[in-house]
This record gives sequence, structure tokens and C-alpha cells, in this order.
Amino acid sequence: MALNVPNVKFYNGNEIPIFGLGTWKSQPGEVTKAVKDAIDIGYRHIDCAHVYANEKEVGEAIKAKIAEGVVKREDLFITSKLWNTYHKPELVEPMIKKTLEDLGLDYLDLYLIHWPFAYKDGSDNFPKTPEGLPLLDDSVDYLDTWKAMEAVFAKKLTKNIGVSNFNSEQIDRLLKNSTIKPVTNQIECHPYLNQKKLSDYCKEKGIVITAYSPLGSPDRPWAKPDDPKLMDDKKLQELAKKYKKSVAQVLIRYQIDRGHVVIPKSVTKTRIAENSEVFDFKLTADDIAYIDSFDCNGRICPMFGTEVSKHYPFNIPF
Ligand code: NAP
Ligand code: SBI
Repeated sequence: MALNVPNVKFYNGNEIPIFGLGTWKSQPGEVTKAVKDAIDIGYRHIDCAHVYANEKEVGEAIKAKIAEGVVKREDLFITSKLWNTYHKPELVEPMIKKTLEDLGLDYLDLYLIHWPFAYKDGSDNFPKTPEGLPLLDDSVDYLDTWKAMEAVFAKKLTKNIGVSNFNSEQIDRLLKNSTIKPVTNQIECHPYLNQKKLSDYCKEKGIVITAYSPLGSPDRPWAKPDDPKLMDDKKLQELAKKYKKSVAQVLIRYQIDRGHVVIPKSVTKTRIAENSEVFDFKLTADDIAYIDSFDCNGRICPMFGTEVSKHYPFNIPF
């Protein structure tokens, strides 16, 4: 049966498929096949970023599927993100153009500021201090970066602009000092970090939440063998049994039922298909509340070493 993914409407009237494919850690040698498989299965939303170092390979898949006639460009929703070393306003347009060239596109559907803090600009995506910590550049304010995001939107290089990893105060400051409101805040979100307060805050402001690492990101490079694995959670396994679904499917549905856009990553065809089979069931309100109760401030993407930045997002409750 054809996959029919519902859209979520942004405040500006544009729409985003509620479900898409993540591509962080998808190796250049495997991501082209993964994106092709996903498009064949019916995915129409792909989450990319310059820092994932695989946008050319994602672009090859998009080009191939358009050439085959499986999809048209306008059927797809392609997101990318401005990396931390390109926050200086004069770097934003060259950077979105670099991403567009790598992806082989002439516009993005959504461009996000990846993190609110800036790194020292230059060709190294991960500049370091002599002590080996991330080399921050707090002289660059995300408000100035945002003005440049507004400019690339005005030039029609992207149909929507948004942010990622912003806290409520940063969103509030952006709203008070900008012309265009972000359409989404892409944030880590799963039962161990359910982001209830930030989700409610963004909803009140008309900003859609996009949930990243919805499966607990078991392939994150810094995972330790003793770290709890979300998909091994016994209570989630019980729930999955009750719905005759996998834990991954319950985790994806948990986001959809909260009105969040969700972008699980996989390079495995069977899992890419499995993760998309979430539109034939719904969690009950009681089960959502039960999953909500698993929250334990279990952040898995804290961006180690950046806590000293004045723009670090995770030093306040939400
Ligand atoms: P995730 O989607 O929570 O988990 C991905 C991992 O789960 C991979 O190891 C994948 O394995 C495995 N997996 C996928 N489906 C599965 C299934 N059905 N059963 C068992 N295992 C399964 O983690 P994530 O990559 O951190 O987050 C998703 C996406 O969000 C990213 O790829 C990226 O696009 C975005 N993201 C954004 C930010 C940001 O700062 N804005 C940060 C993190 C993530 P295989 O691939 O081997 O199948
Ligand atoms: C990277 F390419 C390298 C490190 C890293 O850590 C934090 C999470 C993140 C990110 O910033 N966006 C992601 O999707 N993953 C990431 C990416």
C-alpha cells in the first residue's frame, strides 16, 4: 500500500511531512542507497546538514529518483542546516549555496541554524582550543545570523527558515528581534527527554517541534556500553507488544501523536520500511501520559565542551 504521510502546517501556510529520514552518521558509501530506498518506500522528507559530510551522496539519490520519474522535486521536502562555523552573517548565503550545490538543488524546503552558538569560522568544522575543546566565537550573535537567514529566504534559496537546539529564552529573544518567525525548532526528543515544557512553549508561539534522535540515537559516537538503550526499555517493549508494533514504531508514533515532526535515521532497508509503518495505529492518551512519565532528563546530544558559551542552550530548565 502506498505510504501516505500526513503534513503538518507551519504558521506561514507551508507544510512539512510529519515523518522524514534522518541522515546524521549515514556513511557516504551507504546514504545514497538509504535515501533511494526511502523514496521508493514513500518517504518524501529528508533531514540533512552540511556537517554530516554526506550531502553530495544524498543529492545523488534525489537526482536518481527524479530522473527515474519516481518523484518530482516539488514532491520532496529537503531540510539542511547552517553549521556553527558559518554563523557570521556574510557566510550564510555562500553556505546555503554550497549545500544547494552539494544536494544538486536550486532551493531548500527548510534551512535551520543548527545550534545557537558559533564556532570560530574557517574550513575546519570542529576548530579546537589548545586544550582540545570546541573553539567558540561568542562575538557572533544568533540574532545577526538570523537576519542573514531572513535574507536567503527573501532570495528564495529556501522556502522556510527555522532553528535547532534553541531554548525558550533564545526563541523568545528571536521573536522579539526579528521580522520572520522560525517555522520549527528541531530538538532532541524521546521518552527520556520528552521536552514537554519546550514543546508547549513552542506550540503557544506557533512553532512546530521537530523531534531528533527519537529512537535514542544508539549509534551516537559517544555511546558507552553501559548507557541505557531506549529501545531496550522493558516498559516500552511491553507497550510495543500491546500494539503489535516494534519499540521503534511506538517511539515514532509517540512523537506523531504529540504533533511533532519526527526524523528517525536508518540506513537499513527493512528498518527504513518498518519506521514508516506507523500510520495504521495511534497511542491512547493514557499510554502517551505513561510514556511521558519515563522522562529522566536523559539528554544524549549535549554538545560536549560548549557549555561555557553565553549562547549554550541547555543551562536553563527549558
Ligand atoms: P535515531 O534516529 O534516534 O537512531 C538512529 C539509530 O537507530 C541508528 O543506529 C539506526 O540503525 C537505528 N535504528 C533505526 N531504525 C531502527 C529500528 N526500526 N530498529 C532498531 N534500530 C533502528 O538517532 P539520530 O540519528 O541521532 O537522530 C535522527 C536524525 O535527527 C539524525 O540522523 C539527524 O538527521 C537529526 N539530528 C539532528 C540533530 C540536531 O542537532 N539538529 C542532532 C541529532 C540528530 P541503522 O541506521 O544501522 O539501521
Ligand atoms: C556531527 F556531525 C558531529 C557531532 C555531533 O554532535 C551533536 C549532534 C550532532 C549535531 O550537531 N547534529 C546532529 O545531527 N548530530 C553532531 C553532528
